Amino acid sequence: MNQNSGSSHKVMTIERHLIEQQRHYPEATGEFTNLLYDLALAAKVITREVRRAGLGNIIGATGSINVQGEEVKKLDELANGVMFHLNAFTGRVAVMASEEEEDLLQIPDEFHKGNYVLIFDPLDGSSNIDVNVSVGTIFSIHRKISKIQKGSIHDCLQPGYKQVAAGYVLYGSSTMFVYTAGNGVHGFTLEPSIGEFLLSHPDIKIPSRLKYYSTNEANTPYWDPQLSQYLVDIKQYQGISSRYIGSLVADFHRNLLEGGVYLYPRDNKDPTKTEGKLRLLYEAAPLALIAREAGGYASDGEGDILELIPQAIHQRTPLFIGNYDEVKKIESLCKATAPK
Ligand code: AHM
Ligand code: MG
Repeated sequence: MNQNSGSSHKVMTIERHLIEQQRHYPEATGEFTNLLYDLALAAKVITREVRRAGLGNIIGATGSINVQGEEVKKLDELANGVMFHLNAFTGRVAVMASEEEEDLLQIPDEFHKGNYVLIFDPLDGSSNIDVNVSVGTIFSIHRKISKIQKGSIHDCLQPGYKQVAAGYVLYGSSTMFVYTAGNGVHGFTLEPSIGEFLLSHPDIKIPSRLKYYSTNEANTPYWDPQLSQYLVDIKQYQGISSRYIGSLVADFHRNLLEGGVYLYPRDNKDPTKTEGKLRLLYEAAPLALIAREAGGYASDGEGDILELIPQAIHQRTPLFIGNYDEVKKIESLCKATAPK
């Protein structure tokens, strides 16, 4: 057989990519590689559910009961279940935390406990689900540091710079899986006819040009005045445009590929969210690692998101993320006007 026949020898599936990455670490057991592969599988299962969203109440369903007589679950609950169940039995994870769950997610007694900690937002951008606009899954992986076999809260409250991998899945016009394990940022697009993620965006670097700013402008009256002024000023930048979807994964992804900055500062609109809206562990820290690996930066207005030491699993934070120089500029602005 001509070993170069056809074009399939050039195709980099996510499995092949992960195996090739693992070769750089001769001591690796495959546990970590397989965890990433498990996440790719979860992404495919969630894709299937997302693509069927909105049909649950049409195809033979009455109320919230579907055609199989099962209760129609909300998509974010479904995604949460997929992430948990596909990772609970593998023996690779010691403990999990989800944006959807108040407490830590323990691995059931019957399953082996692994060396990794999995933290995720199963379906981010939930306000967009019912209107058929892009949503995403975000994940963060730490190595377990406690001596406790089943892990503990301390394993989850590690600063972002300690993540061994982070990534997201974007359920857009295609599904994309984007991740970093500290060796660049790599993006894969799901080929639906073969059900495989194929490498489509190797070694992503955020462009230095600032093409977009993304923020919820309706909140600006509730921002600190210097940031509201910044938003007036940014409109004068040459070639700048505004894009805001309201799904962090989608907004971040666009700016990562095209060049831009995303802002979700603290505001005084909602007294329960004076620390910002986004969650440090599930949203800000994983995307901050990707931003850093792609040559960008993420700040809470005072410093690097990756340096923050989490105090609680559902902690919120202001977030400025994207183009390195621009985020640094916003950070300087915040610092210069912060009350002493
Ligand atoms: P969620 O986790 O409840 O979906 O909220 C997070 C989302 C982000 O995806 C998005 O960037 C932000 O909230 C949008 O918030 P807003 O509607 O206030 O602009
Ligand atoms: Mg979220």
